[in-house]
Order: sequence, then C-alpha cells, then structure tokens
Amino acid sequence: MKSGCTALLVFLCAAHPLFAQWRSAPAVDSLSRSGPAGVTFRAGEAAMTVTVLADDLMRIRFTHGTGLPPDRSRAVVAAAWPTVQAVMNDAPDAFTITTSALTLRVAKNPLRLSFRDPAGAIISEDAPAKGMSWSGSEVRVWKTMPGDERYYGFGEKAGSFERGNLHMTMWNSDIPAYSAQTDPLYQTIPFFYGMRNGRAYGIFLDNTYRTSFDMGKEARDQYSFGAEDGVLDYYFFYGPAPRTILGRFTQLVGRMPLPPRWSLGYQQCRWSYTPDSRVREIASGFRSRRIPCDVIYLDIDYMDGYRIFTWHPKSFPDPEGLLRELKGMGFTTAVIVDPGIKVDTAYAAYRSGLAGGHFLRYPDGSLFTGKVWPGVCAFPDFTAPAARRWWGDQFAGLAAAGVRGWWNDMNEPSVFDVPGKTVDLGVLHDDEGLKTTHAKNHNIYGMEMTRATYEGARRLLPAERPFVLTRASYAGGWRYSAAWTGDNVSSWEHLSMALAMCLNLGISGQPFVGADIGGFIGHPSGELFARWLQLGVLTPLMRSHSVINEKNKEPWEYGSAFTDINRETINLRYRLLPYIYTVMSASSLSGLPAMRPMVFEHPGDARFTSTAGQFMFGDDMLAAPVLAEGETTKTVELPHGRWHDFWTGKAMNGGATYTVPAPIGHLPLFVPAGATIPMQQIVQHTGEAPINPLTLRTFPSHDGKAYISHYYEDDGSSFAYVDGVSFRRTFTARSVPGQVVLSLSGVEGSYVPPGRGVAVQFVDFGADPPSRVTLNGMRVAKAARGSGSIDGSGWEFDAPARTVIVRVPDSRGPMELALSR
Ligand code: MIG
Repeated sequence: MKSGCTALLVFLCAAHPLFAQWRSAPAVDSLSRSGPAGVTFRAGEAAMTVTVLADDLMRIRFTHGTGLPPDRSRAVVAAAWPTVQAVMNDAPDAFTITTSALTLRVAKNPLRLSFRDPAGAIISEDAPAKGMSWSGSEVRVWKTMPGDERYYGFGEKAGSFERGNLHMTMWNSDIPAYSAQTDPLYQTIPFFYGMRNGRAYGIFLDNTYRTSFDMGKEARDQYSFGAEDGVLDYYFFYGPAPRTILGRFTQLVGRMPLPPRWSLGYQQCRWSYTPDSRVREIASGFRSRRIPCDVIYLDIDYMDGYRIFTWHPKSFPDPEGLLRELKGMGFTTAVIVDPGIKVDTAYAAYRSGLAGGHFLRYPDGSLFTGKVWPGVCAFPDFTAPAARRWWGDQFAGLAAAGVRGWWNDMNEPSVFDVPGKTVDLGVLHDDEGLKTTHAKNHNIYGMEMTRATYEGARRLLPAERPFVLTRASYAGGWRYSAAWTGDNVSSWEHLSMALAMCLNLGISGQPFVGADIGGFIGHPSGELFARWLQLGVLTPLMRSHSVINEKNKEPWEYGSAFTDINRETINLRYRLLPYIYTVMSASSLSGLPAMRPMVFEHPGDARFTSTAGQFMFGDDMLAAPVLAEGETTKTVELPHGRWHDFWTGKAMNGGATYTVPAPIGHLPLFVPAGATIPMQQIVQHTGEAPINPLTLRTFPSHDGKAYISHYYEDDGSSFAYVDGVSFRRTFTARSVPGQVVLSLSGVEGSYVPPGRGVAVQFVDFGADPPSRVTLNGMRVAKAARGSGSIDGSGWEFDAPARTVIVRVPDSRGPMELALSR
C-alpha cells in the first residue's frame, strides 16, 4: 500500500512537467552555419538550430540526443521566405544574429537566448537558471517573466481574457458544459502574445503533441512552455505592434479563405430539428414572422442510426425534396458529420473505408474501435492523403441532395468508452508516411478532418466556396473551417466568456468564430437570449443552438416583446452585412480578425490591458454589447481621437469614459470620426435581393483630416473574385470649413453588381440643411422628405437626426459628394 502510493507519486511527479527531472542546455561546444539564414549550435547532447525567416521572425528548434526529424509542419504553409539581411557575429561569450528589426543573442555558457530590439533592449529572454531543457522525451523552455508583462491569445481558452498566472494545456478535449476553469478545450492554437509597455512579441510553439504553457503559475518570475515529446520548435515574432505579429503569423500558417456570403447571415441550429416536418415548421417560422435567416442545421438525428452520409428513412424520407423546398424559401442546409464510422458490414462507408485501409489501426494491424453515437465505430485516419480523399468523396450524395454546409463535430476526436475519452495514444497514424502515434496526431485530427471535408467540397462543388464549421482544430485550421466554441451554457457568465473566447481566438489567427447563441446547455431568459443575439450581430459566425431535450430557443420563443427585439437585432445583422462582408474579406487577405480586442488595436493605451467587454469590429466600429443581467446602461472607454455614437450620430471626444443608455433592444455601437459604414436594406436572407440601395452611413471627419474606409463586394459565392471579379472602392471623408465631402474612388475589379442606388447618410451634419449638394460638381436637387426614389437623385434633410441623406445612382467612376453649409 505504502510503496504503491510512493510509486503513484513518483509516476505523477515524473508525468508532470513541473516536477520532472529537467536537464538544461549546457555550454555551446560548436556551431555551424546551416543554410543561408541558419545556424546550428551543439551543446552536449543538445542541439539548437536558429533560422531567420524575416526581419521580425526567427525560428528556434531545440532537440536532444537525436537530430531534427523531417520538417513537416501541419500548420506552416509558407515554405519560401525571401532572403533576409542578417548580420552574424561570433564573440567568445555569445553569438548574435541581427536583422533590421530584431537581434537574437545566443549566450554560449550556458546556451541561453535573448531577443532584443534594435535599440538593444531585451524583448524576451530565457530564464538564466533553466532556459531550454529536456526530461526524458519532454522538451521545455523557461523564460523570464517581467511583472508587468501581459499575455493574450492561446486560441480557445475559457475564463479570463488575459492569460497570465495560469497553467494551460493543449489537448483537444470534448468537455460539455465547460466552466471558466476548464482547460483544455476543443482546439489547439499554441500561439500567444507577450505585451509590455505597448510593445508586443509573439511565440508559436509548433508541436502537435500535448503541450502546456505555464504563465507564471509555477513561479511568478518565469513562464514556460513545452511538449511531452517531439522538438521544441517555436517561432519568435516581434511587432512591436500586435497587428504586425498576426500578419506574420498568418503569413506563416495561412489565412481564412473568403467565406460564402450566405454563411454570414443568421444561422439556426438545434439538436435536433427532426423529423422533416419540424424543419419545415422552423423554416416557415422564420419567414412568417419576418425574421431573417440563411442557414438551417440538421444535427445527428437526420441520419440512419447515426451512420454518417445516410438519411433516416422515416424522419427524412425525401431529403432532395426537403432541401429543394428549403432552398426555394432561401435557406441553405448544413448537416453535422462526425468522424466515427459505424462498424457495420451493411453500411457502405464502413465497407469502403475498410477496403481502402482508411481507418486507424493499432501497431499490430488490428482495427481501433470505440463507441460514439452510432455504437462501435472505426475512425478515419485523416492524416493519410488517401483517407482524406476517400472521406471527401463520401459527401457526393449529401452534396447532390443539396447540402452546402459541413458541420464537423466530435473531432477531438471524442470517444465515449475509451479511457482518456479519445483514440488510444499508441494507435498508429499514417502522418503522411511517417507512421506516428495518436499522441502526436491527436491535436491535428480535427484540423485534418476539416481539411478532408473542405477539399472534398471543393472537388464536388468547384464553383462554390465551401462552408465548414468545426469544433476541434489546430493552428492554421482556419484555412479550411470556421470554428465554434463548443458546448457552452445558458448563463451570463458564459455570455462574457463567449466574447473573451472569440477575441482570443481571433488574435490567435482564427477570424471566423462564434459561440452558440443563447448557450447550448440550459435555457436562457428572454433577456439573456436577446443580449446574446446582440453580441452575435458582431461575431462572424452568428448561430443559435440548443442541446436536445431542452425547451425551444428560437428567437420567437420568449414572448412577443422579445420576438420584436430579436427581429430587430437580426435585421441589424443584415443591414450591416456589406460592412461585415468587407471586414471578412480584409481578414482573408491580412489575417486580422473581424473581432479585435481593444488592447490589440491600442496596445499603448493602458486602459485596455484587461478590457474584454467592448471590442473593435473591423477598423470602423466599436461594439459595446451589454453582458450583464438587468443592465440598461453600458460604460464604454473610447480610444483617443474623435468618435460618434453610431445610432444618434452624436460626437464624443475619445480618451474618455462614457456611460450610455442601453435599454434591452439596444446594442451600443461607436464609429471613429470620418468612417463610412456600408449598409443595405433588410432582406429575409442573403439571396433574396441584391443590395439596393447601398447605404453609406458616413460620420464627419475631424480636424480637417481625411479618413479612408474600404468597401468590398463580389458575387458572394464563387471563386471568380480570385481572378479579380470583385468590386472594391474606398470612401474618403473630408471636412473643410463650409463643406463636408465624401469621395468614392473609382471601382477596382470587374464585378458588376445589379444596377442600384446609393443612399449616403451624412450623419451629424448640423442643425440646418445644406445650402447646396453636388455630385462631381453637378447640383443634386432637393427632394421632398421621403420621396427620393431609389434610382433617381435627390437629397433630403432629417432635422431631428441632423442628417442629410443624398440619393444618387451608383456608378463605377469616382463620385464626389459635397455638401455646402
Ligand atoms: O455528444 O450532435 O458540440 O453542438 O449538438 C454530443 C449533438 C454531440 C456535440 C456538439 C453539439 C451537438 C451535439 N454534439
């Protein structure tokens, strides 16, 4: 008994990175150049290779015993980097590598790293006592932790927005009804920012084994990160602006492809809408109540005994007919697919998967099986190219039936009856021919499933942008899929947490995120649902969902007053779609997420280091949703500069705190002076009608400064935009004494939207109407209030709103609208 305890203790200690016997990198014995931008250092049985990828990006690989394994990252896509001018200097005590943005100093005795800025100030350094270390197969590095340094990112983490003083693990896990303390969750993005005095660096640990990050929990003056196996392979980014870091990181690991426009509409889900008559009822429930919606999901009950790629013969006897009908009503149908394939010789997917050798097996060749919804299942090996292709091909029937959304669930993978609730760690993966264990491939299983799904959809429906939604993923997974934050709870705490999680996911590289609106488990009050839906307006994925056996949570289930409020909220999402689509397009090009923490945008503003109750959506909108029960005001901290209330147009001086009214039904939004928000008419779904008019809500620029906003549009569904079939222009607002001017640049790109009007709302113009309104120097006539037709020209003045509305036909050439006082 006693020795058993001791043995257990020894085992626990050895298994825990903080108690293991660590050996630190000793003194450097030798060094050699490796490639044009690399240096390898040998120190006892350890070796470290530094590679300079860009002025502000260096890669460190630290191993012990053996050399570096084949370099086959699942995350990294940027292979060729332009040569960097790096100056190498070998001194007796240290080797330095200097670029225009960063210096890496490699102290030789013992081997320790410090990253410095061009002025020589330390940005980040190895802890003197430990530095890079190993213990058995484990690798880890300790770094000094300045007391005033803050940490953000780490992908999908519950709890607080700031990530200091926490120990976090990366191991994709299915934890229904998780709490603020639950760690890990479904996704692994081992990337974070350290920020201090307004300057940021980033670290990406590219290791797919179980990894962990101890941010000052073990000792307040150091943090550490490492992996239970593999190489300590990390990338060091220096900003100092967080935006620069994220731009580089997403250059390294890839960016989100532009999503189809319909996926940015409102999405309705529940476990489960079944049978087909219930699906029809939900669809007509939206249309009859005039609540816009684009997407309806079918959760697991659409299948025959949970067999993936099948339909339940009784509940869904005519899927083609149903989906045709839904499409006719303007709904796109998304279905859930889980990885587990039922072991059933009468089931085609099992037979073909088995025959093709696409399922995971133990080293002895026997099939790995475990229970999930269908019962005993086999699991595709998504790390094998052939299995990915097979998987993608299985979607042919669903695609032919009209399915267009692919919801990948349970892909941590989650297995009910196996200890550890996942695939046995010793099970073998192909791993692109390397034949490695599940321990190495666990954290990429979900991402590789979404990759197989995305690529399958691309092959089957080449003219359409796929929409894939996943629960589990790894860094770079946004190349294939949007992500949601799993099985949250209907509580106010979870509402706040949903926002903090989406913000950290966004700056970790995943821009297309959302949480189950209303909370998955439990039943929200009408108030909580209404507030959550308001947050949803400015989360890229706006999807409501509910667990099985729970009261209905559709937007009309909370009484007629809330139905009206929720309709207005969803209407707002659709009115803002031209702006949201523009921001998502920018994300796909720059990697910057739509939802941005205040500290990410204003790292030098100390007021924002912990702020997660308000955020920027794109460059031109600050959202301050109400997140607490009973609150009817919202306190907002405006960044420096001049701002406006989006709704009233009222000007506000930045750098100050305001408490604004926020009755239920109201989402506080603010816009920087000079910004122009593109909007559209309310539609019941994105395909109902083309944008007409395109409304430009423009806020006066301040101090004579010109302010530029961007606009992006295309056909919304195909890949033609890749070849330039898009519609891009800028809006430049200028105010000079006596005049307010908005210039629309000539259109770039060859997409031609259907003919339409442009309605420009000059907000906060003043108490008096303009004396003269011109378009490209030609006078625009005053129209009687409300008479301005969509196609004709005319201006009107809304005195109470201090707003001038100018209607003109849209055109491709430059358009300059000038209002004289
Ligand atoms: O074991 O498909 O997170 O969104 O409704 C639960 C049923 C499986 C978990 C997902 C949830 C989904 C549910 N799934």
